[in-house]
Amino acid sequence: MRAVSPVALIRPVPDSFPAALVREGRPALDVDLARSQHDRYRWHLEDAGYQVKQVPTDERHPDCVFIEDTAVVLGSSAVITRPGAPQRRGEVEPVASALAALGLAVRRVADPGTIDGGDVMMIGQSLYVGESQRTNRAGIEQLAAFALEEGLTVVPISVHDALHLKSVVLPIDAETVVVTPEAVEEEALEGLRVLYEAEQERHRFSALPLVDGRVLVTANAPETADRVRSIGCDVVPIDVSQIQAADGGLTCMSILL
Ligand code: CIR
Repeated sequence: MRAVSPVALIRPVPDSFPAALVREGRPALDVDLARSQHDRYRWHLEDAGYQVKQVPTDERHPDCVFIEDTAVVLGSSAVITRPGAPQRRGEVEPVASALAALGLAVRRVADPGTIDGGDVMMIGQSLYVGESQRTNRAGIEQLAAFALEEGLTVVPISVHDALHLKSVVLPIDAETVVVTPEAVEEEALEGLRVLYEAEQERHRFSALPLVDGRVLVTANAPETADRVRSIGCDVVPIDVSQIQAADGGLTCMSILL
């Protein structure tokens, strides 16, 4: 049996967070600020109506706050990923236990497959999966087989200029995405309404649609947020500068059931 939804799984920021993986350079990450931003994120989840459950943090894994990468929930099952960065593979077990305790059937991506949850975007019955630095073809094929069992179809999409698909393609509602221009194979998004991230805000916009209909958006991309507002969305800005400095966005800090 499944827990009463909606549930949001999160994982606190560890003291080791300044050692998080980053694509370029080594930003000076402020753990206290990251924690207060994460607390605010949690507050927004609760305010929207989620029952927030916490998986304990793990000092051995500086990136464990990015819990989205460790599992993909597909209806009544959860696919535990095999993260593309070997240093992150030890993050998955506590998340698998938490999802099993919520009543989900647990499936696993196996070697040689790799998947990061940040590469998986569900819209309706379609599961768009980014082929990226972290997610490979073998991983996508394994996920596609699990998805089929749940009546979902996988649409692979190449990611060129980003860590993950959802770094640059953000679902807003059942038919709309915000896309960073020239970052992914946009043809794969045919049939969806595409809004573009404003040029001067490239790689700053992130969004998380909440169960109450509002959409959490990053505070440092106001022009793009206005574009989302212009289609009638109630957007709620949040400052997550420290999460963004570690290559994260708004989807990455939770698994929503
Ligand atoms: C990493 O490189 O894996 C982390 N520093 C950032 C992961 C962000 N995950 C996500 O957006 N789903």
